[in-house]
Amino acid sequence: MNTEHSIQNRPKRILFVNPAKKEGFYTDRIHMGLSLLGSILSKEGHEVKIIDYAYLRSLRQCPSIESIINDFLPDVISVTIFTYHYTACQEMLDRISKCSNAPIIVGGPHVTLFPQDFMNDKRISYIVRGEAEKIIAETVRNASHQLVPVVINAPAPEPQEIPEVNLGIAAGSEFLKDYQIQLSRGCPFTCSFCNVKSIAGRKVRARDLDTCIHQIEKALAEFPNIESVSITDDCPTFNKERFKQFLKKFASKKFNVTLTIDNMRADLIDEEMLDLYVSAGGKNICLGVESAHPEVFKMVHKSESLDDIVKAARLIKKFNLQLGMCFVIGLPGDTMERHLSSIKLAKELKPDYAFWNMCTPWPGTEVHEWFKENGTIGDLRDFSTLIVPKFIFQDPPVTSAQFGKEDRIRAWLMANLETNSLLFFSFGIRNIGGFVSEFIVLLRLAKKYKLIKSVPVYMGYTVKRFLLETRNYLAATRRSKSHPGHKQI
Ligand code: B12
Ligand code: SF4
Repeated sequence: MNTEHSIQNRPKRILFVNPAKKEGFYTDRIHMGLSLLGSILSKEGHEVKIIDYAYLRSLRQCPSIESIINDFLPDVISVTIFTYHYTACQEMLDRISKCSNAPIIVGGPHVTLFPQDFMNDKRISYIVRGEAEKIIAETVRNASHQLVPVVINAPAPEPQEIPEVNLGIAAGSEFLKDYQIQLSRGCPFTCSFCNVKSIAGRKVRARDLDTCIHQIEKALAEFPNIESVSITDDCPTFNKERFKQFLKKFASKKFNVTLTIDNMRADLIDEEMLDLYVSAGGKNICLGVESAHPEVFKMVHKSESLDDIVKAARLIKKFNLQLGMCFVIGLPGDTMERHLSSIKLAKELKPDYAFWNMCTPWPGTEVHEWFKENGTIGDLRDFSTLIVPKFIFQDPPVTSAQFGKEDRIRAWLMANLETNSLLFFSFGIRNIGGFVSEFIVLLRLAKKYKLIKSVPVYMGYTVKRFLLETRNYLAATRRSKSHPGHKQI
């Protein structure tokens, strides 16, 4: 064995980082991609640490990256990049490159969609596009400083090549309450606004269900604070019978956790499935509606009908499940007037929570092409409607002659005020001060956008949510007193 070869094969210390926007962005889940890639590297004998600031923020424990690097002394640093965290990611890369000489690898959805952002970046040695399971071990093994970043187009793994996550290597994992798993990757549909085909592909890669159940079982045994299991597939019900099989297997294990599914298509739900979902501990279902205006809806090419959505929403309510509804404001063909149809539908179907996203023209989507021809496209970097900005608006990333910037902002504000929006959810007993100051900002904005009449509707939802959050908070406090292992934030 020559020296170079043996140096390459020595175990290394690998640090994975998920930067997070400064405020408002947190999640109670540990980044799945990093815990998968970390798992592969741990099995290869490397020492791996994950610092997921989006997760750590939820624990209110955010050690500085400098202190982490000084303690861990990584040989390789891998950073995941999201478009909505773009500036925070750039700042993080600056701080990392100032305090460490380790080669830096970047990957994640933003890198897959916008690799050009890093092509001339002297801080970066490797740019990895796509799912990195098949190339991470070799990339880390050979990692060295590069004058110009090397671009690696990672081939997507087959389902059996997707490993089990290793959550133990993530800081704060002992407090983990939500376990995510993908039963499949990819989605065969072609909704006009969706970039999943560029990220996970149109071909569905279905994982072995028994393997998934076994992984869930192991994780629940290892992390006793887990209270919910989230299925984060792009299209979990692409094969209804298979999904029902999963629910049966999950229910038979009597895990004593709740089951959550981030997104479901209305046309792929039926009574038997909901019955099984409830027996498996399912509590909520969020439907993608996008727009309730027939013309706008037609242009989304969802391959389902508005009628499917109405029927599915009623069925979800019939099973006493929480109903979520996800809308996109300002899609091709949309106008302020047409947007009112979406608000009307949300009021009719009374979801327990609604998401109102601004139309975002991801490269490679039909929406992007439409706005190139029929409107204007702004910068997507740092843009996010849902969690930040609360009442501080970023410019909508697209406009058209029929639906201009100010109208889009008004539409967003109106929808969030008049429906049971999740945007304003973090009140509860812990945050009364925050609520009062936000309310003052809200009143000013409502006045500016001539929406004062919508404020009482919003107050109705807020009082309900306040009571619900306070009740949950008190219940959690009681639980944590009887189980001191739980972290109380
Ligand atoms: C589950 C999920 C969530 C969950 C949990 C997110 C989390 N922290 O884990 C929740 C519901 C909280 C969520 C919220 C949001 N999400 Co989300 N979410 C997803 C979803 C559906 C699955 C994520 C996942 O686990 N993928 C599977 C794993 C394996 O992929 P991965 O983590 O990206 O990692 C792989 C590769 O990207 C790559 N890789 C990743 N990082 C790195 C780093 C290196 C160094 C290397 C080499 C490789 C590499 O290799 C990994 C293994 O294959 C994706 C869609 C998708 N298909 O990915 C959207 C997605 C990630 N979300 C997205 C968005 C926009 C959001 C929100 C901003 C929505 C909003 N408007 O608020 C919020 C922000 C959340 C926050 N607080 O930070 C976008 C991101 C787009 C972008 N360009 O950045 C996606 C891609 C959806 C989409 N189609 O646009 N999300
Ligand atoms: S069904 Fe969902 S994941 Fe599939 S293309 Fe449509 S929006 Fe994207």
